[in-house]
Amino acid sequence: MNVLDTKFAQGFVRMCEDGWNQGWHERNGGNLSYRMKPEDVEEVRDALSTDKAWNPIGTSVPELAGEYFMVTGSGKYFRNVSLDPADTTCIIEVDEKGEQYRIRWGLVNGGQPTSELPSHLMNHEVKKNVSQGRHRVIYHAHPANVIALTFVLPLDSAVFTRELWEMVTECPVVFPAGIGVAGWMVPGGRKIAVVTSGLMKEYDVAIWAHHGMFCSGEDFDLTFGLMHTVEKAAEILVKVLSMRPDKRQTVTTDEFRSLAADFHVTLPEKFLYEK
Ligand code: 2HA
Ligand code: ZN
Repeated sequence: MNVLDTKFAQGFVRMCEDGWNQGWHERNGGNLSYRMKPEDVEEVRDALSTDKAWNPIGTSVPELAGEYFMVTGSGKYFRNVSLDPADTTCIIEVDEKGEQYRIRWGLVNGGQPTSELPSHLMNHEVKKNVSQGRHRVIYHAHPANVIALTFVLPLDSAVFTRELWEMVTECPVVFPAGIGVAGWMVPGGRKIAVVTSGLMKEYDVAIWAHHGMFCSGEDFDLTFGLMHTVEKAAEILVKVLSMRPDKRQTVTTDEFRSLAADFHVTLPEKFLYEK
């Protein structure tokens, strides 16, 4: 089957278009990866080529040995993905040691997978483990309000989690485990991938100070929805902080506990600290 006729590829392309429409992907900003199901691979097997060379991933992901991923290309613009997915995205295969990849489809005019491939694959490895294989999507974007907050809030997971939970009542239900925050680091390599995947053991969201956000989820809807929810909460917090430095009233810790009980979610007490 033609890759672009599959449901997974169409979902991937739609998510890139949606992210572009949200304004989260200036120029070549952001990247997306999807860990393909065995049936996805079977569906497109005839369209996969074997003539491309193996390349180092730049880190080691042994738990992803033999897995296939659809990923955006390095330097490619989300704005262009829906116009020409075969030019802007690719399918890669990870070797049996989890140290190399090769392109099996796409990037028809040349290029490589995303510059953040180490972070994507290390996040996938962690999430595959902690979710018993359910998580398949890793998404990196540059949403303006979350980035703005990294200049004014302490770079502390507990503070970001609590402040964003307070902004929209759905937030603790959508990301009950909270949000991990990493200080500024050089993007694109193994070092930032190690830090981010460490946060992903506990959280589905990781913020890179002065840069952007990573989200992990089971499918395109959940992962896009998670990014969207966090950024919406950040937008409200930016508006609140722009009106006055404090809040006149907010959701209390006991109200969060009642919400957790009624919605059957566990909210870690470390985020319900007294201010
Ligand atoms: O340019 O977002 O972090 C792609 C990126 C790098
Ligand atoms: Zn980025």
